[in-house]
Amino acid sequence: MSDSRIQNAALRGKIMSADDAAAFVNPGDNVGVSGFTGSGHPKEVPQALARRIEAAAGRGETFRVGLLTGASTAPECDGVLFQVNGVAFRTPYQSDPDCRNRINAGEADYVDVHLSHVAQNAAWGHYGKLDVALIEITAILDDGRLVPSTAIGNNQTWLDLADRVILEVNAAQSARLEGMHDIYSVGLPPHRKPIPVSATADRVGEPYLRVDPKKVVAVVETNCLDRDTKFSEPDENSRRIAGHILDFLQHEVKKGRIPANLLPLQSGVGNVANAVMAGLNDGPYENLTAYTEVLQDGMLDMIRSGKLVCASATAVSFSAKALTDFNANIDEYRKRIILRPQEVSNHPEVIRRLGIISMNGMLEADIYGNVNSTHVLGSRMMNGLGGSGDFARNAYLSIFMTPSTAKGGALSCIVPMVAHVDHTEHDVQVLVTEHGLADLRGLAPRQRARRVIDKCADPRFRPALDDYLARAEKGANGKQTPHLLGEAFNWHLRALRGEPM
Ligand code: 0RQ
Repeated sequence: MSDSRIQNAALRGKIMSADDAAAFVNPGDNVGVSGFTGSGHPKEVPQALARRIEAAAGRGETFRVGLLTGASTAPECDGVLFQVNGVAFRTPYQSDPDCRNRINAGEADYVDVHLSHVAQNAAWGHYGKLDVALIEITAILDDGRLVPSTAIGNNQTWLDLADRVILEVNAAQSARLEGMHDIYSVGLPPHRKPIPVSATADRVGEPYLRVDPKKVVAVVETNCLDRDTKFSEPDENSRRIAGHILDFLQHEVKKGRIPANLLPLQSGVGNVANAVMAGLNDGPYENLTAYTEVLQDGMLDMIRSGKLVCASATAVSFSAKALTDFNANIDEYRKRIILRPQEVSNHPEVIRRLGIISMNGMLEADIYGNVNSTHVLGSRMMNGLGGSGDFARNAYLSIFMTPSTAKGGALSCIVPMVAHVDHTEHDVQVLVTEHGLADLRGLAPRQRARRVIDKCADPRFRPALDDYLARAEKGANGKQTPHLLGEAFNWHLRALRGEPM
């Protein structure tokens, strides 16, 4: 592999083992890694670093790092480092169970931030100095340019900011990814210019990452596939949620508010999102496009069927079956897929310009339309808000979806007041559960509450929500957004005590 994948002679001279490369990371360092929703993350050096951290702990020494990513990574990156309690600081979106447990135990500081803000925050120094960039790529060209892997995320920013760079060249990633990427620098104020993306298919940068070769301290050869992202067959609730969204989009087309091929789609992660994509794939639409952050199995199916003509994202995250198909037909997919830095895939300017249909999951919504995507019962972090806020505020249509209940029906996902707000009522236009879809556009708060309860709440919880609203309308200190502040969180308090909500 060394000759074909690492063509630059100087960087070939830096090839070493993962253990030797991990020795370039010091206690207290901030490490910016590649990786976005289980793809394109470094596979070997984090494991070697975890071994160093464990050995240090065995000697009674403290060895912890700051970990900055694109989004969630995988067990061999976030997982191993959090298992040895080696991460003191983490940003942004994560979904690893060990990482989540450390965060919720107060053992790691976690900064949850809009994905489009991470690169500029890092450049402005809000996370301290970036010591090391640890980036997975697929090849190094003769002139030192880097061929990116299955996720772009914040890679160019980490390469620019870090003092030391470690490259993992992964032979398991297709060499034919070359040309799929579009690296464009947004820059920093006051030097920013309009981003020249006016259609999802527009390429505005170059297909390679760049690094100052003097900063590269190690090149590690790896051979490991991305995480196999598991998707189950959509359950009944997911199919119903998807059905409501598809009916609504059809209605919007009939009204002439969106074109027959819809507007560019953004779809969150998970099974509901995939069910919506499956529904669109079976539906009457042609020439669909996507301007999203992560491309999963559902969208790949739509590209294969010809329904989706172009998809722009920052990462691909597939099941094993979809990855096999992606790699086997990559020359065709390269004509349809563009991978960009997350600062561009999630940029408010482009999202507003294109007019996106944004669809994301949530934990709970309140009767007025505020959405909690992140905190279980107010205090426990689930994953993070990821890019949902980048899209929700700036999309043409911002849709949030969830089953109406959680934990086997014990918890209502429609509550009087959310216990944490990620998306305010001003950024939420449509709420959907398996029971129905509440189109909240143009409605005043009390009208919104009526519609959310009638359309989205589980029938078992409707009487209690009706009762709350009626008493709030009488007893609150104003009629604009009536709340009974003394009892707005009673539902969560009962759930915390293990009582029925
Ligand atoms: O927990 O597995 O322990 O039972 O939350 O719930 O129904 O499986 O939903 O997988 O679609 O995830 C919001 C987390 C939904 C996701 C969230 C419990 C429930 C279960 C998961 P268990 P489901 P999903 C693109 C955009 C934020 C980021 C985002 C998310 C677990 O969509 O992380 O949108 N979104 N990014 O039991 C207590 C409630 C609950 C609840 C569900 N009301 N109270 N627990 N659960 N509702 C991607 C990126 O940005 C990278």
